[in-house]
Amino acid sequence: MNNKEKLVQIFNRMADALEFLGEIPFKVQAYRKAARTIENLDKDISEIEDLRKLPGIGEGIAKKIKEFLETGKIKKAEEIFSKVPEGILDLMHIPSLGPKTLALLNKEFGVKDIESLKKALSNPRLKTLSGMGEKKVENIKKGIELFLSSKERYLLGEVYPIVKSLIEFLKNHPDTEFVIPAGSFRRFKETVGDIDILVTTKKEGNLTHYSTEFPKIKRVLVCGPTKSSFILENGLQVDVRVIPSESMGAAMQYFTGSKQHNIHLRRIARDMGLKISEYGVFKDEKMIAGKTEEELYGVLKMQWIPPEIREDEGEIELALKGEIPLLIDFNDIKGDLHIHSNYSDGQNTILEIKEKARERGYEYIAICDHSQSLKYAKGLSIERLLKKKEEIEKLNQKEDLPYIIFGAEVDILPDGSLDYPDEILKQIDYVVASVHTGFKKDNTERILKAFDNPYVHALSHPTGRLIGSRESYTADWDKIFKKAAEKEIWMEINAYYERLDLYPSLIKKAKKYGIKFVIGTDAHHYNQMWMIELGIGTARRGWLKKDDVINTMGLKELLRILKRRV
Ligand code: DGT
Ligand code: CA
Ligand code: CA
Ligand code: ZN
Repeated sequence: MNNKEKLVQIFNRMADALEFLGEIPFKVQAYRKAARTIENLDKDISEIEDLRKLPGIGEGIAKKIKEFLETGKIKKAEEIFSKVPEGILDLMHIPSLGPKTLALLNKEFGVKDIESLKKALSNPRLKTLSGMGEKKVENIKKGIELFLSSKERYLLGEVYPIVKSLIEFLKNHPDTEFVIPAGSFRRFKETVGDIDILVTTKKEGNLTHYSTEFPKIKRVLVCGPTKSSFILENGLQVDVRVIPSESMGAAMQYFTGSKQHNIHLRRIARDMGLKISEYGVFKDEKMIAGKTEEELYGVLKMQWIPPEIREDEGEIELALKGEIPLLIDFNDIKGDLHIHSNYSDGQNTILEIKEKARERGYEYIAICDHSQSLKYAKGLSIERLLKKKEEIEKLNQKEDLPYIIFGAEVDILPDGSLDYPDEILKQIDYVVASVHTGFKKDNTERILKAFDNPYVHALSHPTGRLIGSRESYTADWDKIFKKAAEKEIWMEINAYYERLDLYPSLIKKAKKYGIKFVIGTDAHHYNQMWMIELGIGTARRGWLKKDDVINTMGLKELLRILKRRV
């Protein structure tokens, strides 16, 4: 971890600990705010001359940052941590279990780790405590399950930048010929258990050793001539394997999986009298393929299959018939259709976002801020919304790219109505509607009702799930997709790393109804715009083609279709 990441962690932990200790909310919030500010800095913290100029950083916190940069620790933090039982800080990551509840459980039952927490939850005296109703306890139990299961896996978006930088690191060695990640990472699964990296080299010897010099390693497990294994600072395990060139295709195929896909492939090979291993395809003892994946699939009389759809869900049957769809590609996207600016809870000005979007080569971006009732996310009053409209119009007068689409992420209120009146919605170029409350209810009727509004273009993060911390809400997706298709409402594939929503199985279902999709990052900072790749990977997992996705269109066509809807 670098200084910035360490500081973010320390301040967040200080806030948790203070809340646990019963400190006044104002002090708790101060540390959380500081953590958020630091997290979003795009330069090194030590390069900043006057820390106090940053939002949420006052005299006291600036001093602590300096202390940390000079000594590597913060005295005050250690003092606070020493007052909290060990293990409690870890329990604070459990969804539905905040520091206050933990303080109560600690006081009443001596809760200090998972074991004592589980015991306390089945104590009959629990019900007599204020705020510990049946629902709450049920939620904490679910939270524990999610916490335990997500501990073993990592969010794809959380490890994506680290793995990319590891790959760059490996490419920098003069002996490296070719590097590729395999496993669930290459398949763009929303969570990954470990990372499998394959390498071919120009000459034998040094690469595995070099791989263990990657700066973000906590512990090296194995370092042999053809394989290294290590644990990164965040706990993620990485295996690097050096593969002989003539076997690289077979190794890529084997280590990419999925396991189910591989098993099916082997069965087909066996029926043809062939044997596949991670080294190649063999007829009797003779190797007949293995240098490339195309060659391997070829001798099995099928098309090459994109990694994202190797799940044994019908792709092998299609490949045998030569009917694998041409999936949407990573450079097909012409713009990001869901970005928050600092009008609501984003961190950047529209102009800053525009400049970053230009660097990405986008033709357009849609700035979609929250609507008025979403107070905690600084939802825009009508007045602010119209001011934003004016600013965007001014920016667009320059007639350079990217064009800025005046968008809004408008809440679907509990009764299914929208959070701005129609005469306002009418003026917004792109309206993406979303549910931000009532996750425990069945949301079918509410969403169907929202689809009756003629100004809605798309449904954002349709299921509301947060990977590893919040389940999708209940809804009848057949009913929703049927009506969305009728009303020509698009489904968003929200590329924000915790969402990736719609997810592949529902993408496939929606597509059967003839629905179109949009991909948006829901970025709240311009350094999150790379997540569009996660969205495209997810779309590929859902078997989508370029034509299925609205924001593969050029600007003119997009503007025409946005207008046509009203
Ligand atoms: P993960 O790491 O849990 O997110 O998922 P994967 O898919 O990366 O699985 P991993 O790392 O255990 O193994 C990498 C690949 O190796 C896997 O996708 C397919 C292949 N593989 C692993 N075990 C088996 C097996 O028992 N049979 C076959 N045919 N292939 C396997
Ligand atoms: Ca893996
Ligand atoms: Ca593995
Ligand atoms: Zn949202």
